[in-house]
Amino acid sequence: MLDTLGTSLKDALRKLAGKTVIDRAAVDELGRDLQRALLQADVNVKLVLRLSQTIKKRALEEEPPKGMGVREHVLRIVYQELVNLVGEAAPVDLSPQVILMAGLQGSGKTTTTAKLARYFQRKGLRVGVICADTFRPGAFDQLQTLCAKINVPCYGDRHVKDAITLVKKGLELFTQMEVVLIDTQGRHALEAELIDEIIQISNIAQAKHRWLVIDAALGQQASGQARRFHEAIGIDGVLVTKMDGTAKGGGALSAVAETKSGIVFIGNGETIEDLERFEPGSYISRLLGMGDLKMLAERAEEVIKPEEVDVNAILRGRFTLRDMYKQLEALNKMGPLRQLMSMLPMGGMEIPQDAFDVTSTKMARYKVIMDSMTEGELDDPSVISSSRIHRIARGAGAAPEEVKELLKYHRMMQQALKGMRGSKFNLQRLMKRFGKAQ
Ligand SMILES: Nc1nc2c(ncn2[C@@H]2O[C@H](COP(=O)(O)OP(=O)(O)O)[C@@H](O)[C@H]2O)c(=O)[nH]1
Ligand SMILES: [Mg+2]
Repeated sequence: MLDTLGTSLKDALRKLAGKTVIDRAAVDELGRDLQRALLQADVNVKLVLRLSQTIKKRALEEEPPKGMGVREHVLRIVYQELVNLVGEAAPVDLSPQVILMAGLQGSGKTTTTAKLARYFQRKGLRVGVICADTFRPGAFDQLQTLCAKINVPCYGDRHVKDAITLVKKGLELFTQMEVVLIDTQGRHALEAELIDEIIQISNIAQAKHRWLVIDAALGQQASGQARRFHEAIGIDGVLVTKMDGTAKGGGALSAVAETKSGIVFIGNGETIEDLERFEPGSYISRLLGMGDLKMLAERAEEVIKPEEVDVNAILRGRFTLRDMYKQLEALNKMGPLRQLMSMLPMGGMEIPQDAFDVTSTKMARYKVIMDSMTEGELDDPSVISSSRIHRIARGAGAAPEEVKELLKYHRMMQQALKGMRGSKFNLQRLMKRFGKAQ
């Protein structure tokens, strides 16, 4: 569905492949491609401009993390900013609640109401549905038919023309229900009357959530619609329907921005089961195409794999030079994490600032130096006397100062790790925290 956007973005990023230095021209071009892609996908012009400016600024100002190519660096920025734009998923909880559905006619409110009934039913909750659409002929029948399929009670009355009365009665009827969903009428345009009605329903129902249903095919109008509904009842979640269609989906982002609320669910088909919880990562994956993200993920894997140090073993006196080397290597590879790590309170451990300055060239030197040490020295560097330092230096074709520096790092790390009694310096966990912090 979002192929158009994905493909254009990929084209834009492809142009950066193979570049070693970010230059203004390349970033400008990316900015233009990005704008075009997002506009094609019906994303609001203002949002597009803001996004592309931020991306351009960051791409030019931020240093690519060590070992990361220009294209990856920019991809990462684009990804982060798109995540920012799309936002976190709006929360859904399973406590007793009334949910009011808003949106224009044809957006998919009734279908989505039934899908939600199914969702909460699956979670083991008692669900009741109220049809407050007194405008569209057959609205009650449609909802009732859908609800009957899943054995969810549906309240409505073809003969009552006042939606407010229906809601009042429905709520009385469903006091024993844990989740009550109210499907409202939409009509074809935003009329004052419709807005008045939904405000009244919202007041009576004291709904915990007021969710806006938006058709993925909606373009620029999404923003205006979202604003009107938001002003009226305070929208706190957006549901994007028909994501299985050919729609570009950018309009939903406008609604998200307008209401400052996240997307809750995605509707991706006509059956009652075609509802998925919104997940920013996978939404953006679809936006960018999976390949690139997979690459980033693999890269992260590579960084986080083997470097776990058993702190208890260290406290028993085993923090070998090999362990230290692994740690330096990990810090070195981490690039983007470095600054963040220096800010995180890691169970009292402070990573020596110097350790961040160990370049890969230096790492290679250390490797050579370590190669001319004995097994015993690698296991327990405290046995390394000054005569041994000279022997090792000669063997490695290095200056004795370099060997001393290596030993200094070892001591610093050992000290730092001692502050973490009983815990594990686990890079994987750290990466997860980094993921959250992003
Ligand atoms: N393909 C597809 N069709 C949908 C989806 N959600 C709703 N529809 C269809 O959109 C049309 C309008 O839906 P409806 O629930 O009646 O919209 P309402 O007027 O807002 O209540 C119906 O034909 C639905 O089957 C979806 O996620 N995917
Ligand atoms: Mg309807």
